[in-house]
Amino acid sequence: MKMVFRWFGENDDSVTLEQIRQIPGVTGVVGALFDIPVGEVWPLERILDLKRKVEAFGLELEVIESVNVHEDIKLGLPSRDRYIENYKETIKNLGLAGIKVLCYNFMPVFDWIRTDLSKKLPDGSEVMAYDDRIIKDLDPIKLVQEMESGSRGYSLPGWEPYRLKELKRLFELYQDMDEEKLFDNLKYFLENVIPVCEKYDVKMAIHPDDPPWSVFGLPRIVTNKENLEKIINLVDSPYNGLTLCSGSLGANPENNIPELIRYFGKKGRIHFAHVRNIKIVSERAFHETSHLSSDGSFDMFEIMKAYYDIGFDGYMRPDHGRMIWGEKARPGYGLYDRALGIAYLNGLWEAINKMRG
Ligand SMILES: [Mn+2]
Repeated sequence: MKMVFRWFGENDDSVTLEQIRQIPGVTGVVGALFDIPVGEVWPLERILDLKRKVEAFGLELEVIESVNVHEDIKLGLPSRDRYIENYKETIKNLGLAGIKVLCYNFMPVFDWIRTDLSKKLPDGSEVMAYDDRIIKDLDPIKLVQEMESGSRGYSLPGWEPYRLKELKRLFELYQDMDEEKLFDNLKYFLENVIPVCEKYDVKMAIHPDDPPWSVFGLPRIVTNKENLEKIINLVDSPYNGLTLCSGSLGANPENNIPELIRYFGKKGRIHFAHVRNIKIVSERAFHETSHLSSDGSFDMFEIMKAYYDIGFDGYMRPDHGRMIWGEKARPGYGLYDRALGIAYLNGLWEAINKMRG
C-alpha cells in the first residue's frame, strides 16, 4: 500500500507540499491540471512540470485525479470521437510522464453532491452533509449556486464553472438517457481508451458515483457490486479498474465495503483506494466524519483488514476530512483532519501487519 494525499496545486490549495511531506508515511500526492478545459489534451510538458514540482519535495506523482470525461462522451454524441481522441492523447502523455493510475468518473452533469458544505457537529468541527429530502425539492440551479457560495472561494473539483453554465441544455440532452444507454457509452469509451492504457501502462480507475443513486432524475451506474462487476467486464483488462471509495459506495448500507474490497481486490481490479468514514443518519441522509470507526457508520478496522488481506499494493488516500482547529480550506480538503486520518489508517495497518505476523 502506498499512502498518498490529494493536492490541488500551488494556486488553488491552502495546503503546501512542504506540509504534505511532513505527514508521516505519505509517499506521494494525487494531482491534476485543473486549468485545462474538459475535453482538451493535457500537454506532456505541463504534466512533467507538475511532477518536477512535486518531486522537489521528495514526493511522487503517480496518480491523477481526475481527467474529466466530456459530457458528449457520456451522452454518446457523434462529437464524442474527437474528445476520445484527445483523452487517448492525454493518457499517452500521462504514461510518458510515469503516471500509473488515472482516476475518473462517469457521472452525468454533476459530480459528487452535498446539500450542506459546512454542517456543524456538536464538537464545533464542520463537515459536508447530504440529505435526499432536500435534493427532492431543490432546483439544480439553486444547488449550483449554494455550492458556489459555500466553497470559500476555492474551485470545487467536479463543480468547475464550464460544467455548470450549460446546465439547462445538458438536462435536455439527458432526457432520454437511461442506465443501459449510459453503460453502452462507457463501454464505447473504454473500448477506445483501454488499448492506449495497456500500451502506456496507465491504469484506469473509475470512481463510484457520490451518492450512489440517481439524483435529479439523472442515471447513475457506478453504484453497487453488480454494476461494478458489469463495468470491469465491459473491457476485460487489468487496466480497466476501480477507485474503491468507501464513503461514496458506503452511503448505501447495502454496499458491504470490506466484502467489495475482497471481491474486486482478488480480481486485481482495485488500483486506488479512497478510505473515509461517514455517519448515515437516516435513509439517504448522511454526514461526513473523522476517519475513526466510532465516529461514523463503518468499521474502518475491517476495511483496512480487507485491503491487507488482498495484499493491496496500490495507492490509498484518506478522503474528505472535517474542518477543525480553525482551519480555512476547501470544504473536505483541509490539512489537519486528513493528516489525522492518515495517522489513524497507518496505525491500523501497522497493527494488522503485526497481528498477522
Ligand atoms: Mn472518493
